[in-house]
Amino acid sequence: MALVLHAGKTNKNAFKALIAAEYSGVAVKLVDNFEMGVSNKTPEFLKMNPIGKVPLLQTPEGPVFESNAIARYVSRSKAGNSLFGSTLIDYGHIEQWIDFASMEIDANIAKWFYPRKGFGVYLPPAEEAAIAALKRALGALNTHLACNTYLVGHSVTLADIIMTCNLYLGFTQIMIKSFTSEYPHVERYFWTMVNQPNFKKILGDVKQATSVPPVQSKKPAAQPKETKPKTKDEPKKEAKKVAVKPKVEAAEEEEAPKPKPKNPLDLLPPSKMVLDDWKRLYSNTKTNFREVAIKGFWDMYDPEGYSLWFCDYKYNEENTVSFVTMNKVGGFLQRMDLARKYAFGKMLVIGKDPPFKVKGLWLFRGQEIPQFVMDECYDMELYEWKKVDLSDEAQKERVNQMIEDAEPFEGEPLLDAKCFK
Ligand SMILES: N[C@@H](CCC(=O)N[C@@H](CS)C(=O)NCC(=O)O)C(=O)O
Repeated sequence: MALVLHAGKTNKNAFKALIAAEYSGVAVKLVDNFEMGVSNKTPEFLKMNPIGKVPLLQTPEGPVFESNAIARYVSRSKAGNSLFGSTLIDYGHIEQWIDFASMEIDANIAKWFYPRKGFGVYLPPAEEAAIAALKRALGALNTHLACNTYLVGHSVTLADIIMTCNLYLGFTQIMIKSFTSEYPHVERYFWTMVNQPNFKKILGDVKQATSVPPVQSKKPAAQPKETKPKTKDEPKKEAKKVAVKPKVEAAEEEEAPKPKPKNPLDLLPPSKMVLDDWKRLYSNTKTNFREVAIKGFWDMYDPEGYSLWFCDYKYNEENTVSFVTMNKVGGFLQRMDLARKYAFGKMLVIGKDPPFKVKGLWLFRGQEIPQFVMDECYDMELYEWKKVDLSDEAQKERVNQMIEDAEPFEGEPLLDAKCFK
């Protein structure tokens, strides 16, 4: 019989148990018709969890509350589960990261996000302190992830599930790209995790917030009254509070009203190369690839209007799991969507055994890698970029081999080849 989880359908704390259930093969179902503030305040519910909060798990042996405890319970209900690691030290590290995810990441995201939404008093200095503490935690996490694919060991553990669900709130609600781009390893980790099938099944397609939510003036009804008595000049202070804009919000507001400038690449002198013609030729060539597509490419290529670039992933030693590596490249290509009018790319995942190497070839409009791509797509800085020297026949031949997925490539088989067109 399935364990019953009481929570709403979008509760990220409930996602922890639901994702753990997917990994463990444990049946957990969300209770039907849950209504926040109603279902969790009934006498029956309060008997199971006296604080009246969700999530709450009903088990044959009684209820369990607190989302981390519930996720642990679900994971442990299947013996031999790898979500807790296989050694005592792994277990210690998993618990360490669960606490870190809760106390350093989740708590600070919550202190930043909820007051803006009207849940709690909004005070700019408190917000600044929360953002500073969150940045410190993300910095530490980023350092750890610079040379680790997962938080502990070489596969997903409960620590990754809890960390990702906590980051999920931040990424989807308040941590916009310009904020997270300071932490490229955290970004890579987060997008890799949310694209794992067991995460995706619960989280669906995850989209990053594009703006920091504005401060809502509404005061929470259930907010306990300040103990301090009101003084005469308090209204003035309140007005001042709202007037002092935290840096992040101010930056957002400045950006919003500006008309969208034309992409500088559209202002370049016209090129004889029509990118769509090349993409069509590439897609339609099924046989004699060298003679038709590659020859056609060089016939069309305009070295003044376009440039070619090799890229080489900087952290190949992290590519220890084939599907994670392929997903990582897939995510990169999705994020390059913004450059579809101006780029063509080939990405190869190379090698028979891990660690796999990731290398690619990109064609960009203009003589440099477009600045907006560097700014918007965090994957770019995870690669070394080298402009192709067309006077070097060996480099030109490497371009050909990358376009046609030549195998073996540099002496090794290809695990995967993806095209951006
Ligand atoms: N530490 C708890 C937090 C639970 C919590 O704050 N739940 C919120 C929804 S995410 C709630 O039930 N709020 C209702 C209330 O405060 O009455 C956990 O991780 O389960």
